[in-house]
Amino acid sequence: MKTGKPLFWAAFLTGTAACSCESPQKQLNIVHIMTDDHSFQTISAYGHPISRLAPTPNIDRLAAEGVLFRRAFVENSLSTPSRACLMTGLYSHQNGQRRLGKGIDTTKVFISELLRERGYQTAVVGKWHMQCEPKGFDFYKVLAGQGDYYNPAFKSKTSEGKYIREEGYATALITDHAIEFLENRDPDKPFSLFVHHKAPHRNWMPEGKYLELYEEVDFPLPETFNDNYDTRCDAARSQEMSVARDMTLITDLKVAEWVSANWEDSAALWKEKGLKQGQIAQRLTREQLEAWNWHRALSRLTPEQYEAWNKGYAEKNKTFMEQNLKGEALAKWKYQRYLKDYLRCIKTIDDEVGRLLQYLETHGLLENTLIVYTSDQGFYMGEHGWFDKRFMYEESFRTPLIVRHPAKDAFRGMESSALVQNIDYSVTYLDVAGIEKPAGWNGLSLLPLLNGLTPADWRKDLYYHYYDYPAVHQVRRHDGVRDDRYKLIHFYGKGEGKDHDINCNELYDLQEDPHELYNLYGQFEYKDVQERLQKRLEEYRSDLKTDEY
Ligand code: SGN
Ligand code: CA
Repeated sequence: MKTGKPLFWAAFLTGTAACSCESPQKQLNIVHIMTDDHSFQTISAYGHPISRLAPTPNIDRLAAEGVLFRRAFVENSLSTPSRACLMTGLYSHQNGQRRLGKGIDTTKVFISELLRERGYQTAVVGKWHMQCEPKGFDFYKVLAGQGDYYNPAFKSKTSEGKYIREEGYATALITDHAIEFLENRDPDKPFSLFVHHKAPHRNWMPEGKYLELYEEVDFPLPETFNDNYDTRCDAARSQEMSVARDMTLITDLKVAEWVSANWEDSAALWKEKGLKQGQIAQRLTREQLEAWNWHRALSRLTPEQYEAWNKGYAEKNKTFMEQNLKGEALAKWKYQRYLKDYLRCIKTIDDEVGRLLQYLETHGLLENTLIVYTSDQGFYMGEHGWFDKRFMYEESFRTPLIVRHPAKDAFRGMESSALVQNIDYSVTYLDVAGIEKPAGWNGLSLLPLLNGLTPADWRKDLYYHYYDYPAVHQVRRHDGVRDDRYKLIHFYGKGEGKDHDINCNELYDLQEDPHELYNLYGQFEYKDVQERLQKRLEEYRSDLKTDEY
């Protein structure tokens, strides 16, 4: 890790300095690239063993020319809340978006509105995923809900509320739309561009040209793949996000020998399985429902795409079926297929990040644009036996964050271990634009950190709160606090179905136990740490006026 540079450079790098210029066109542009469910474990700049086998050279270039944050976190590890936090600078309970679905309080001011008022041209392309119109944007091309990997439909300012299907692969189309905005902008005004990819969200459908990539690679199983959750609260046991148990063979892992892209063929195949076209979802068995969903995904493909798809999977699936794997062997096979498909999606992301960077470079924009690469949250790559996110354990609480500031060469390739959170993004962008932080925003500007130095009064801990229960994956509600070494989590709330009511705490020493396997809550030696974190948690709840925990 390179060391930080003298303090006076901090002033050079702050937004105030960047905006002290008279004419607004000298203000830095902002490009916020945000993928969906991209784990830090799968970006080679972070150095994780998985990523070494599947490198991401273009994202790494950003790290080599910018600052890589090792302790970047979200305040609620879920898409819609994370996006609402980005737009409003507020925690979930303050902006109303606690869970997936409805929630966002549209009376709150959005960062896009503030930037536009300041003279920025504003755009968002890709996944929006909030139940409101994109607010404060001059240009948008957004997907419906989660969007589709193949031939997705986009809504724009001029499409009169309609989603219009486009042919191609989502990651490339989203980049095309980002470039379309850049091409048509007024070059005399600064811009802020939010590029929100759908990939690598479940069900991890790679682009046709990468269906063979990594086929021969054997990805290492995480140490905690067979975690038995001893010492933990029931939440770790009752989740439904296990690779072995909950990852489905058909939609997740693309073994669907009796699903076809063609209606007639599918109908004939389903007849054998007792599935009628048009049956309502609730009346289908889980397998039938999956087949139905998978058919819908495949039926979006053009004949050429479908041919490439079958070429990619048919033989491999045949071999898999013949093996008739069970138990541990099946779990390991699932893990390998999951990792391969996920990393193939990342490969296209990395290519498309490269294409966007190339565009910025060719058009002389690299040196007056702040570029941020992040994800809406982290993701489990088999750690604790899981996929998905939601928990306050590190892999999903953390998110990748790389920031390229167009500074001098001396500031490049550095790392920061300051505690940063997604409430900080909008504050940073305001700082870049020279706009004062609105009252009630708790985030901090990241600009001072971009010279590798952490201000003495930087935050010492972070607050987290997850609410989406009951819901898919059945992760129990919890809140908690993390400092640079310890983490306290409180699971709470009424249980539904098989789940009991829960009111349970966990305490981890991340230095001694980075995989969070040993819950220390209640242990005498940790009494002081526990009391200190409990006090901080209560202060957060009271200062932030959280209404449930
Ligand atoms: C879908 C996924 C879930 C995922 C949520 C939220 N199921 O429901 O696995 O947790 O989205 O993801 S799927 O079968 O439809 O893919 S988020 O990124 O939008 O928060
Ligand atoms: Ca997500």
